[in-house]
Amino acid sequence: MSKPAAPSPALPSIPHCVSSEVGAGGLRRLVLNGAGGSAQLYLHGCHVTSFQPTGADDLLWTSAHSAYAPGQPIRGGIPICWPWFGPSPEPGRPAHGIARLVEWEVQEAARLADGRARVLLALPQALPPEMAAWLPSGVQLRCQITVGAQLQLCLETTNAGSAPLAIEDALHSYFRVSDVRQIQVEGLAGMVYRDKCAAGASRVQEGPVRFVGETDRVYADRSPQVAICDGNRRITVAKSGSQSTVVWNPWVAKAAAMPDFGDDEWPGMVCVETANCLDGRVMLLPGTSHRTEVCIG
Ligand code: TA6
Repeated sequence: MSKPAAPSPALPSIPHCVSSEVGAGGLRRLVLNGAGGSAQLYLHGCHVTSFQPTGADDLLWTSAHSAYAPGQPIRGGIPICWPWFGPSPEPGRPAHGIARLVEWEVQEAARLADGRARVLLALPQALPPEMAAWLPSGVQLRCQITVGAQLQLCLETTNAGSAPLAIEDALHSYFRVSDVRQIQVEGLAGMVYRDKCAAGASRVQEGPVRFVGETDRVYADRSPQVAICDGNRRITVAKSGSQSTVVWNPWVAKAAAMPDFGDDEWPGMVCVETANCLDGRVMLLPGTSHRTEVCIG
């Protein structure tokens, strides 16, 4: 007789603060209720899909056509891209790495003294063999999510191995907007960026970022904060430990080419991503860690 399946680890439940439920696609989801805001977080990919300040609309966007299935990324929310960004240099590997494709483990859950809700998740050490083979030995990844009037994510990579590591990461945040053609992103003026819609040409941002077509730019940006200005709404994206800010909207053709992105959904979203990628990748010496942090609100 085969051994009984190991019981799934008990998921945390802190009354009125952290609870778990079955979400889309039967995937397990945590609901975080902090003082000033609430969020939803799938264990799959450690993927935040919703953040709603009390009395306000959800700040994050998710596609109505998203997959919710093991091995597939959720479209929208805040995908975690790691340990590479974009297409892999190695053939046959998934874009944006493996972190968003596997179920993470909950390590801690707490209600803070100020009423915010906090959870800590870790990428499991036991990965599917083909994915484990893609990771440098001794690398560890954790993510701390804190929910109150603002949403904070802290992504920590640790090099517990014996060789230096080059890592790319991104908190690939999708924001809900009224109409991307009417918004602007402030705080990047004067920054150099790689224009992925122009074969990676290097350009300098003049004034706020406005959207008149497909936009896919990696800014060399260490500034502490940018803002999405949408009518009378202003969403601030503050960061630390990040040398790159990525701004993306697929526009008509790219949206139509993605099966998990509705053809008519592109005006309602913009990505402003907190990253370390391309020329901004992180070198981690043995025994050191790097934290990429974003605070949204
Ligand atoms: O961050 C922008 C980007 O790199 C775009 O080039 C586009 O590929 C987007 O990410 C979405 O990537 P995904 O693999 O989630 O479809």
